[in-house]
Amino acid sequence: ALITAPAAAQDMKIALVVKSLGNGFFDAAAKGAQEAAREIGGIEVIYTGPTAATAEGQIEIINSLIAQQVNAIAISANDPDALVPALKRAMDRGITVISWDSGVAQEGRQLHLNPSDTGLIGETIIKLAADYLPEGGDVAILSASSTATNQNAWIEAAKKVLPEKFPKINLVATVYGDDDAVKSTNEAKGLIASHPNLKAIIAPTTVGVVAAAQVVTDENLIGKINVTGLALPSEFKKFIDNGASQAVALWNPIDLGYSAVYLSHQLASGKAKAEPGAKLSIGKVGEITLDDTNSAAMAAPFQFDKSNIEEFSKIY
Ligand code: RAM
Repeated sequence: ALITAPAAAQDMKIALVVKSLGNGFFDAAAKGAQEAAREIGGIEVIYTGPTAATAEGQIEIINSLIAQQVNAIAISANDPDALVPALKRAMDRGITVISWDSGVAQEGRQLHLNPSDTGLIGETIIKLAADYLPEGGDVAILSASSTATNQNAWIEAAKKVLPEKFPKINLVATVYGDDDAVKSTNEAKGLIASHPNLKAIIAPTTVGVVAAAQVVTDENLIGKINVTGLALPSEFKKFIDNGASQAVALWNPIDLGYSAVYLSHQLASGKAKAEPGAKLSIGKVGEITLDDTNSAAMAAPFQFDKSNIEEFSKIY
């Protein structure tokens, strides 16, 4: 008969550091992180982040993780540069450092894992608005924090494709809700007040997109302003249902968290090395290939609308 081995000592501590706590997207990623830890065994996941999405808050956390002598830090960064000195200190002490979701400058991490190709996400967020604006019109972006690496890269990519691919779409403003519900709500109200011809709000943040859709609902603007962007189906289904939004997109945040822990473990255990061209396993999710900046991207985003949001809302 098989004898179940006693629970192994947790011999590796991997910290999953997020932009801020209380964000459903990161809670879903933490679920995936736990899945990877269970599958690999012998891993303790420390899920942590500041209460507000700031670099200062993350630096404090990094310093405390160094003091706790964790084996790896996998971070979604609130700023590409501000965290570099603290993360360099961590690496000097032998701690594996990767960024995922929102990146850190190359000298501050061993690799960066993008959820999807940056150019593709940039184009997707504009297309989501353009698809429902055949005549074109004014749109505005409600982002996360002004220093968020990921949103800034997506917005830059979006602006690049605008003039050629979407000539009738007129981007009138970009504002920042800091992934804070109250600030995002106020910024959405401000956009609507100052741009009377606004036809769409594009929020490439799961926090901002909910706030904007709630404002459009509360101000009786359903059918006049379409809210779109990147949304977690479980949080956003009601706004597809009520018509505040026609469609949104996202990738699987559970797989993203799983992959961040899987890669951290591979590097921290010496099973893999981060170098340009390296093919690294991400377990059941597949494989990534690092480019010359030691970055890699996962799959294309999925689109959610009336036809499929119900199904996905049960998963994440
Ligand atoms: C928010 C965060 C996160 C981003 C998603 C789409 O939850 O800003 O970094 O990837 O939105």
